[in-house]
This record gives sequence, structure tokens and C-alpha cells, in this order.
Amino acid sequence: MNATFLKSIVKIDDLPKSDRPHIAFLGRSNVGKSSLLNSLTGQKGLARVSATPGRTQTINVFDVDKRFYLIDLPGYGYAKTSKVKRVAFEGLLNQYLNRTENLKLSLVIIDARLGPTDIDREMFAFLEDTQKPFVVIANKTDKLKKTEIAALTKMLADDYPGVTVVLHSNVTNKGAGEIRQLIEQAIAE
Ligand SMILES: Nc1nc2c(ncn2[C@@H]2O[C@H](COP(=O)(O)OP(=O)(O)O)[C@@H](O)[C@H]2O)c(=O)[nH]1
Ligand SMILES: [Mg+2]
Repeated sequence: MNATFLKSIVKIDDLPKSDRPHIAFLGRSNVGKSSLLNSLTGQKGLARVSATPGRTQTINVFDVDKRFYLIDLPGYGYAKTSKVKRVAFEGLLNQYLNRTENLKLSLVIIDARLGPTDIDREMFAFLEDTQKPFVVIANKTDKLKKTEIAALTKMLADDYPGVTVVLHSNVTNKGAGEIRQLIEQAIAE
């Protein structure tokens, strides 16, 4: 997957006008959205990986072979930014989700160590209610024991039957092939 950085935007009107498919990376700050984008494209420095949560307050758009876009969205539910900023930024995320007609798949990344938090569950409910296709990526599985992975898998299967869950780690690259396949399937539809 050969991706190039296209632009960072802070206003929804600045999204590309093309009707190419979009694949979105969603999740709380620091769950590993940018790292996943880098590992899927095999380009380490592509999306900036930040050790400081809440830094990505823009929508970063990447072009893949002039076929589709990878969209690195602002992290949600980050409480430490100022209240005003937080609203604006959730506004941008909301606007994106409500207005993008070509959104073929959202990869909702969660921290496998925590499991889905309340705000992650709100996001799943929003995507279900608005009938937007999504899969859950349980990231940082390198930090879990086998029994913990099994428990998380069971919890997600019980709470969200029918939702595809991929166990992933940016450290071991586990799950990356499966995610690439899901992306290719989604843009082919
Ligand atoms: N152990 C481990 N650390 C990860 C993994 N993915 C991301 N990280 C780390 O988590 C932090 C946040 O990652 P980043 O991609 O910037 O998250 P973002 O805010 O969601 O874009 C960085 O320090 C990454 O190195 C993973 O699979 N395993
Ligand atoms: Mg990021």
C-alpha cells in the first residue's frame, strides 16, 4: 500500500473534493491510530507518532495510489485540552462522520489493555445507529497475556455480535494483513 501525505485540514470544507473512497482511522488519543497508518503502509515516518496525547487536532489525509484516501481523524474523548478546543475538535470529527458520503470503512482502534471504554462504546453505538460500516481494532495486544486476549475477544463477541474484531499490535505486526484485506474489500464494494 503506497501512501503519500496529501494534507492536514482544520476545516471540513478543505477535504478533497474527489469521490474516491475514504478509510478512516478512529479512536481515543494515544491508542495507536498514526502507528497503525504507518505500519499498514510500511512507511514509518508517514503519520507522526506522538508520545503526547491530544496532539493530532487536525484531519490528516493520505492518498493511496490515487485510488482511495486514508483519513487519520482527531482522537476523541481527550479531556486535557481546553474545553473550547475540545468542543471544536469533536465538532470536526462529527462533521467528518456526518458529511462524508464516501466513507467505506472506519477502523475503530481501541486499547486492548483497557478494552472498550465508555466513549469507545458511544462511538460504536453512533456508527451502528448511522449505519456506517466499521471494524474494531484491538491494538497493543503485545502487552497482553493469552488469557487476557481471550477474555477481551469474548467480551467483544458478546457485546457486539456481528462486528469484526481484529487483534493487532504495531510491535509484532500481528493482524496487519487482515486489516489490509478488510480495506481492500471495503473499497471494492
Ligand atoms: N506497545 C505498543 N505500543 C504502541 C502500539 N501502537 C502504538 N503504540 C504507542 O502508543 C503511543 C501512541 O501512538 P500513536 O500512533 O501516536 O497514537 P494516536 O494518538 O492514536 O495516533 C506511541 O508511543 C506508540 O509508540 C502497539 O501496538 N503496542
Ligand atoms: Mg495520531
